[in-house]
Amino acid sequence: MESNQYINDGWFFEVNELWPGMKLALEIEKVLYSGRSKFQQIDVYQTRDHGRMLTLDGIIQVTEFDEFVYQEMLSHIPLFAHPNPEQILVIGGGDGGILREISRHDCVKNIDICEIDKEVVRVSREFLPELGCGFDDKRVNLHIRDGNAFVHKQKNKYDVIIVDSSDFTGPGEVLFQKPFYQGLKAALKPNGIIATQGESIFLHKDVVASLAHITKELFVKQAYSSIMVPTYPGGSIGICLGSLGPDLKRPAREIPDKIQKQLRYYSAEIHEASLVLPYFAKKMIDEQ
Ligand code: SPM
Repeated sequence: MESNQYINDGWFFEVNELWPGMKLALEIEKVLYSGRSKFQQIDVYQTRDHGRMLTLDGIIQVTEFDEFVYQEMLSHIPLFAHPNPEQILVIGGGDGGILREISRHDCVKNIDICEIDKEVVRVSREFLPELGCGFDDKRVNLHIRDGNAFVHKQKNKYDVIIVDSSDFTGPGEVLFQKPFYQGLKAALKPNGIIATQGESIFLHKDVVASLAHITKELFVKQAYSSIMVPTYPGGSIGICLGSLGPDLKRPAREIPDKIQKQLRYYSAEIHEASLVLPYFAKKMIDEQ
């Protein structure tokens, strides 16, 4: 087997200063792709037990084993909370998995996606076709640009904005800061909803608290969803939600059978349940 800096004795180790004292390891059969883009190191692996895996700078973005959890929840919570989402923007999300989920909604008329790294799109379409297929929908318009700059040029345009970012250092850092959220708010139509990658209630308390503070200040309604993703550090990740009108707590529309049958994690019940947080996390967010 080919090797790289993240592999030792046939195992990939995810080591990062953002979660000190902890490393997740997956057994690898083969390195399928390894390359450096203008922005980051991109690798795709064939794992032994968890399907293919995409990493950016050595951090797991998706595995075929559990990617559906994050993609479904980050997409369908805001899309079903909105009564009629037609105009959608995705920031990041270059692997295409979020687009795949949005495409299930017939009411959606247009999906703009702004991804900074065209290599992530190319590599995903080639090596992760079950995610990359998201780009095949005719409603999708791909913009290879800096997401922060793109957002600040959009006004009163979108019903739902989804931010599928990497973590809060490197290229993604600015996407966790207040000016970006002010841009998201201005880009929304009056009843719009945002959903952003919200890190982990266990590992990133300061980041979660800060996102809660920002969204409470800027939006009419705010919520935080916590979900289980075994191949993210600590096994969990969150979704930060802000709304200029619609209730976030439950779906505003019935979930069509046609969509529900295609899903594995999202349902009306898990939408509501994921917003009920462990006491320490609820308290931390309530205090903001
Ligand atoms: N479309 C999937 C892209 C994944 N984007 C989020 C990746 C986050 C990776 N780090 C997780 C750390 C959790 N605290």
